[in-house]
Amino acid sequence: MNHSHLNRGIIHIDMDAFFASVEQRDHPELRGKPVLVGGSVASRGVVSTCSYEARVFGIHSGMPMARALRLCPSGVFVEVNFRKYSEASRKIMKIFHSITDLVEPMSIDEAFLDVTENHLAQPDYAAVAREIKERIYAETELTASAGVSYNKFLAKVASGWQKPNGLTVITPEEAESFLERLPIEKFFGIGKVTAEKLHRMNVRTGIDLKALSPELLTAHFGKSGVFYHQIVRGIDTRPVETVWERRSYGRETTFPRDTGDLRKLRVTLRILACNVSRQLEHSKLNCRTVTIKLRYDDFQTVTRSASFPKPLATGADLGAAAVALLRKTEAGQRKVRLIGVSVSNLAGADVVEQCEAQQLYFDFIPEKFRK
Ligand code: TTP
Ligand code: MG
Repeated sequence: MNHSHLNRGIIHIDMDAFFASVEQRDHPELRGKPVLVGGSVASRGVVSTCSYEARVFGIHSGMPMARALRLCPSGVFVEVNFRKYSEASRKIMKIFHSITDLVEPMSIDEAFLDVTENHLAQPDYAAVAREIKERIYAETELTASAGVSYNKFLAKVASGWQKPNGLTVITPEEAESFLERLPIEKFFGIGKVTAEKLHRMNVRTGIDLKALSPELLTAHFGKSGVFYHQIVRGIDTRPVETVWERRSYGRETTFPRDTGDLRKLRVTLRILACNVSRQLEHSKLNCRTVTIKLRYDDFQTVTRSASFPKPLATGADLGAAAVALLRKTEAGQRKVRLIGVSVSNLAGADVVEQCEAQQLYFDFIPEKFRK
């Protein structure tokens, strides 16, 4: 068996009761109290999050505020203040980037880090996680929970294991028995509906899930069945992907009529390239790789790309590079239905701009509050 999937150091960090903790930090009189952050009862708002003191009342994110206050009459309602949360978020994202370049933000208060190689040159991944927690506290006076393991799935489960202010390490040796005892609903990636379906199949913990064949799992859950079969064995080879690996900047267009006219293809590519270039400029980015995509009239789709040692500076450069790639296709001989340009190998933005472009960072933040 190939054990190379056991060699990575993956950390998942998730801030504790994030919005509520920021409020408790800034209003000391709220510390130790059940705090409900969200929209007001008058505006029929819901709970964004609540402090751990409020969770014992059964309150959770998404619950109508009116209901939450009925469940917990001593709860203190605080209206959301996104500016403060995004400021704290920027700080933690910067800290992650001070540790490793491989950071995958998952939401405003959460990220995966691949620390196999890290800027601390620290081979003890638990020590790296401790250092991150300390830096977060020093910088923001907030606590985070960390999960440390050799893949994303286990790191994510681990970070939620001892919240708040937790640090949980799952080593390759521990993973098997940990997973066997893990309740199905705690498997990250197994949603509520699937968990209920598995319960009906008498699957309660990892050990029950492990007994099911990949064929049976596929029959019931399609492609996800294969994933379940793997994760219950501690196998998850998904890489930690930076924002740019996940986000593609591109433009494409479908012609009203399929075309074999090379001049028209070139002009179209140049226009698309200018659009992409403007998009990059707007985000203060540059790229080193350009890719073109062609769909022929029979729907066969091909891509061709080229990378350059220096960033492509202007829309014209990008257009020229794209047009040059046309020679590597059958444009001119075959009719083309769709053409597109995209760029990758992006650089230049700071982490916050990257996250903003990804739109992920501000999942919960209305437009008017951003920046
Ligand atoms: P979470 O990390 O899911 O929750 P949390 O940080 O408040 O608590 P935990 O200790 O369990 O991690 O979400 C981060 C923030 O995102 C949260 O503080 C508020 C916001 N949020 C919403 O606004 N609505 C939602 O439905 C959820 C889940 C989160
Ligand atoms: Mg959190």
